[in-house]
Parts: sequence; structure tokens; C-alpha cells
Amino acid sequence: MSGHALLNAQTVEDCIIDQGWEHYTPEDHAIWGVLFERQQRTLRGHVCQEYLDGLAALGIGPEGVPNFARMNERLRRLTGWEVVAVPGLIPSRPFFQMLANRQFPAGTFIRSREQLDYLEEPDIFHDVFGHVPLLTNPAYADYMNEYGRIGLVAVETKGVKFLARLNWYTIEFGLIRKPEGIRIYGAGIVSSFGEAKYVVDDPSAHHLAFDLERVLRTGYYIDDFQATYFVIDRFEDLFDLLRGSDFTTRFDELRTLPAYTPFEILPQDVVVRKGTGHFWRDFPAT
Ligand code: HBI
Ligand code: FE
Repeated sequence: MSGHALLNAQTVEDCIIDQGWEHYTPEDHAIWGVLFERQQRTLRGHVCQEYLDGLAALGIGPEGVPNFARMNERLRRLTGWEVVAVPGLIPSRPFFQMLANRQFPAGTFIRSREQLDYLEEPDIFHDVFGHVPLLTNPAYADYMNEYGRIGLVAVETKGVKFLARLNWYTIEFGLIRKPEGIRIYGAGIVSSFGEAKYVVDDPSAHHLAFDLERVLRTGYYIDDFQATYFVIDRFEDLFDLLRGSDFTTRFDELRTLPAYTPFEILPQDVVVRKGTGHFWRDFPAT
């Protein structure tokens, strides 16, 4: 399917393609292995146990690019989710519709050896290694499903911007507090060598207790490490927050309120760790 056709794709059926697993080359599988091994080492002791349990339950390992059909046999049995192949970023409506159907859209291409560290668009390593393992966790799986359902409301009520922030600060860059310490669960961190090291080693960023209103009002930059990460206590809390909200009126209200920058700490914030801001010392004052 061409990029142009995809721009107008409005239905789930328009966006789903065949993974074509048999077409991956030995080099593709080797790149997966390099990424997998390196990231396993980086994440050890820093990623949440639910993530590691998911990897194991789905049989995702260093051998090569996962075969969606085989992975889906296990995933469907665990939480009713399945991974479907898409040609890259897809429009919001079919994206949310898939999540509402318990279908997770994943890209099929894998980065080249020259791009191991940075990519403009998510590839199969980000989508599958980053996102799919936690879909084996019932609470996380339900949250993702509810996010899709509310996303469909957002498409009709000009609320996608707010849901994108929620997605950013949970699914992509979320942290979770465990008895053993702060752990990573966001796919954008899990699948990134640089950001995972930064989260573990660098004291620059703030860690703030997750608050739905706060997150819906906080902007973000897509091309740098985060200045603030929001910390949840349990995956169940995310689902409960969404289910208890009337989002139609919420979006109307949110549009009238100013946004926060990713750099500031507000008087009402519950600070888990105050960052040094060192990484952004050259940023214009906010
Ligand atoms: N498409 N493949 C893909 N993956 C995404 O994460 C994605 C998308 N299209 C739209 C979209 N995300 C955003 O609209 C939401 O995250 C808000
Ligand atoms: Fe992602």
C-alpha cells in the first residue's frame, strides 16, 4: 500500500497488511538479535518484572524477528490481544479502532545496522520488543483497550492531542514504582538504548507521581530525552482512571486551560525525584 493511500485510510481493514515473515533476510534477523541482546543487558534490574514475564510468555528472544502468527497464538490465549501488521504510522481513527478491538498495530520493517540507535519512525523492534510484552499483563491490556475506546471518542471531539499526551507519558515513557525501586515500563524507553541508559544513569529528569489532569495538560518534545517522567503505582490505576472519566466534557474543559512545559514542577505535584535539569542547562528558561 502506498503512503498516499494510507493517508486516507479510515478503516482497520485499509491498514492491515501481511507481515511477510518469510521475507526477512538473515541480516534482518541478525539485527534483531543485536538489538535484543544489547537491550536485555541495559534493562536488567531496571525494567518492571511484568515486562520480563511478557517476553518469556510470548517466547520473544534473540533468535530473530518474531513471527506474528506464532506470537499471537500465545498472546490471544493470555489476554485476547493480537498483533496485526501495518505499513508504518496509520491515521488516528483506525489506530484507536484497532486498540478498541484488542489489535495492536506493529510495523514490519526493521532498522539497518547504521540506525541501531535512532529512528524517526517506529520499526518492528520498537513496536514488538517495546510494546507487545506488557500486553500479556491483564491490567495493562485492559488499559490499552480502554485507551482505544476513548480515542475513538477523542477523534470525534477534537481530543486526540490530549490522548496523545496520555499515551506519551504512560505507554511510551511511563515509570512504575515497585517495592524494589522505580522501574521502566514505557515502550519508548524499553526499546531505546540511549533513553534506557539515560533513565537509569542520569539525574536530570524529574520523576513526578502520575496525575491524570496534570498529564493531559503537559506538552512533550518528541526528539529528545524526557525532562519529566510520570510514575504510576499499579497498572490497574491507569485503567480505573480512564473508566471513571467522562472524556467528552473533559476535552472541552482542557482546551480552555493553558498547557504546562515538560520542565516545570508545580506546587501541587507529588515529587518522587527532583531532577537536576543538567541535561537541559542550555535550554531557554521556562
Ligand atoms: N500508528 N502505527 C502507529 N503507531 C502509533 O503509535 C500511532 C499510529 N497512528 C496514530 C497514533 N499513534 C496517535 O494518533 C496516537 O498515539 C495518539
Ligand atoms: Fe510506540
